[in-house]
Amino acid sequence: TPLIHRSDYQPLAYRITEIALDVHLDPENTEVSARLHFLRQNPEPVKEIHLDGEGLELLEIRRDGQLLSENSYVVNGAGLTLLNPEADFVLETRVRIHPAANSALSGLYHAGGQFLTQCEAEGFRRITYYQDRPDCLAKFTVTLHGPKDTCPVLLANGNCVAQGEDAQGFHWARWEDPYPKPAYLFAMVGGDLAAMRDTFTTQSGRQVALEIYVAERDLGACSQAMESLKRAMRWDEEVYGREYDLDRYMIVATDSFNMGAMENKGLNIFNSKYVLASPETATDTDYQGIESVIAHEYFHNWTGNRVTLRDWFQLSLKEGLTVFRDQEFSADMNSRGVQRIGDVRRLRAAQFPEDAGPLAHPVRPDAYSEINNFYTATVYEKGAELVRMLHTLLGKEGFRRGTDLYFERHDGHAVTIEDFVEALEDANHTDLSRFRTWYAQAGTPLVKAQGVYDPKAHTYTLTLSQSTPATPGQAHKEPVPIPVRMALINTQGEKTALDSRGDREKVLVLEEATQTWTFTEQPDPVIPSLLRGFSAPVRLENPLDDQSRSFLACVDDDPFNRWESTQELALQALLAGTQNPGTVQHFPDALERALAATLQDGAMDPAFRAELLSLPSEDYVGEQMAVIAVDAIHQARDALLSQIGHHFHDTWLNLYHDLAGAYARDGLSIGRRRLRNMALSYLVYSDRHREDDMTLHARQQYVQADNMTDRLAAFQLLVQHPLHDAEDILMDFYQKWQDYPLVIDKWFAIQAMAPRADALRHVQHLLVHSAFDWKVPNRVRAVLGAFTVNHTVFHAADGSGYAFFAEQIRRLDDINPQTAARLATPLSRWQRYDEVRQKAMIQALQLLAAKPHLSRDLAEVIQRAYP
Ligand code: HT7
Ligand code: ZN
Repeated sequence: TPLIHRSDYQPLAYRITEIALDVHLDPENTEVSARLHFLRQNPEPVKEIHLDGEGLELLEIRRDGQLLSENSYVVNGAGLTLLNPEADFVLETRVRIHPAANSALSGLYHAGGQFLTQCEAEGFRRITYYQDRPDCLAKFTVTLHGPKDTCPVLLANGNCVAQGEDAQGFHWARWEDPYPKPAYLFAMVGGDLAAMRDTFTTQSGRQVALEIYVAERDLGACSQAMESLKRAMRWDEEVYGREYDLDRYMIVATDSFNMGAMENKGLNIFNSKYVLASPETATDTDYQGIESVIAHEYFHNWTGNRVTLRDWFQLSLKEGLTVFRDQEFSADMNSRGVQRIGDVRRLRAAQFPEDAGPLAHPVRPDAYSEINNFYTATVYEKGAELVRMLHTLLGKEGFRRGTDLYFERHDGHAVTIEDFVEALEDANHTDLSRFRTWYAQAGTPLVKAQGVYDPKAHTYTLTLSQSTPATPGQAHKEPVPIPVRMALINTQGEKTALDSRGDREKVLVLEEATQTWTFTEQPDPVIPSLLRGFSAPVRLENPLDDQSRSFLACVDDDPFNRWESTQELALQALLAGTQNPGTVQHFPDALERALAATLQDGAMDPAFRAELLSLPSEDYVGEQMAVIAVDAIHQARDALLSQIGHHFHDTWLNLYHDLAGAYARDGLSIGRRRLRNMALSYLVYSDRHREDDMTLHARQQYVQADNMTDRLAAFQLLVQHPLHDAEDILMDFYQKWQDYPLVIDKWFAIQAMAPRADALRHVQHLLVHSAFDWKVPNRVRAVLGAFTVNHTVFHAADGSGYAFFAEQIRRLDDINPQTAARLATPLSRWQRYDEVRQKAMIQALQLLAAKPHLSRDLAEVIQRAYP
């Protein structure tokens, strides 16, 4: 498939200053009339103008009111080319499209009885002919016509300026967006929706109407979304000085959506997973997801919408910055330490593997075939880490000076990552030249630390070195500036003074391949606490003995590093366990001490306590191995869970009983639930050493729970227990929640993740269940996405998991290529497995490559995975 290169960027020859759309909504045949005002940017004439267009049936075309003769334009599968255009002119087109047949969910689609749009990245060209690129900013006016019975609500961006009646049974509404915007931020919605309404008064005293549109029966489940929105609006005023700019902020929820949500100007469209929540149907994690996604989309209003992208290679300019902003918002709303641990867990689970495999790419990619494949953990999560490092290097005030200048300079423009970095530099009179390498270079740097304490000289000398492994297309790597936040901790567990000023924490910037720092006046031996708060997205090798790690796990005042020390001890135990699978595993003293200290510390925040007590995931353990030993990792982890459960059995039981309490939604209650459910999980694992049956506790909790967090925790333990018969529970759960799609997604996913002996057959059955629907991405992800993290089944040595999976992806590719391509990415990791599995994974990729009518999305993933 042809590649598009960043270096080929050309500015627009013509701007489109205004666009007026007239849309007659009909599920089968929607007609879209567009009136575009073109303005040439340079005096010299051009031979032609290309307008993007896909799957459009052209019905009529006029230039300055005159029907266009056939020799003045060309139409093909990629769009419409206008020949010998004037300096400025008005183009009118009328096209026909088919929303009900649009199962790709890009452009205008009809799903669940609603008309919805998704235009990022290149969906607008599936609605009308246009210069569908982010640097084409135009003022939009939209008139929507629809049937009154099925579409009483007609929405688009901006302000509703007029409405009225059409012929019998039809009505219309006209919307104007005063802010010029790229087409990817366009949205329209038609449907039978009810609104939860509220208001927000901005810092300058303007009143903004807030509206969340959902099905009538879901009106009671919008409070978390609404409260989160108001908190996000206030936070952006306080932390970034950014105020909302329209009189109305609308959110529409749908069950049919390819991603989490979309920041269309003034009219966000959301996957209902990130809007709807009630204690009975949503877990605490779901509630937190809503808070962060609502905030993320809101923050895009400034980072993405008011200041937008010049081209799609700059995607991280809006996504990395906005993820950083939503992470910081959540840190301010909840526990900062726990938030950071969660952010790093996600980075390591998704981005580190991506950066180490064939799909690795820089945060600012150099080339793509299908831009939808670049909404990646690298662009989002690593992009956010780069912004976080800039924040660390410039300090809070310096960073704010930089963003103020960025907004002032670039408001209303389509810009680049370079413009952002320059604004930070100029506002701080500093030079970030070397930092730019982070945006250009793929791969996760490895930092090695070496510390020497000199008891005679009372010095501690720290040497740090860095290297970045080669990635596809980038054999040679430059050093990057790595901020390493650090402290030295003495035998009393105190941070020592690092310099004559008495600073007890410092940010060292490792810029060269190797650098050394010497800290004087250290009268006692010290242990280094490095990369505090995970100050850079790197792998750190800090050769501490177990004793020192266990000590840090008990005393380090940096929450992230305290967690990291415990994780490292657990990781070493698990890696040791993989060496002798099946044998009784040694439970190291150092890990035992670290866990015991946490278990005994009743004063600690329970959410943080739960983090400290959880083991690294199978994925994370696998990442540390030369060859991922799928079964051995699973067995070692199960064995360690069961040992920890057994060893601390009475403590877990006490915790389980002591932490019971009435349901509430404050942070403390959420933490207590989390820790209590962790206790239950360890108790159930402890059964393998005991006579008593702890699944009875889980059954009782399942029945008695008054909230989804507790109910689902028990449900998951029972369904995923390799020996427990949970058929009755499965049926009960389905019957109770069959009318709640988001809950039924959980029902599917938990089954698809169950590492049982007959798991593959079970997943095959799920695909033919009456509630399974290939057209609803949430449902497909609940089964096929969850299946890929059921490691022992997906990676079964006989290749059955891969073969089954490839068959399903082939099928999905004809329905929804974006989702198919995204789901297929785990196959790209084939080089990390043993030879037998490698062969089977390659076979699965070949099966996909041979598919007739392979989409560009899936073709690109396969091509990069197995070039
Ligand atoms: N900016 C949004 C991206 C998005 C998207 C991209 C491709 C295809 C479908 C999509 N839906 C949403 C989401 C965000 O980062 O805020
Ligand atoms: Zn985003």
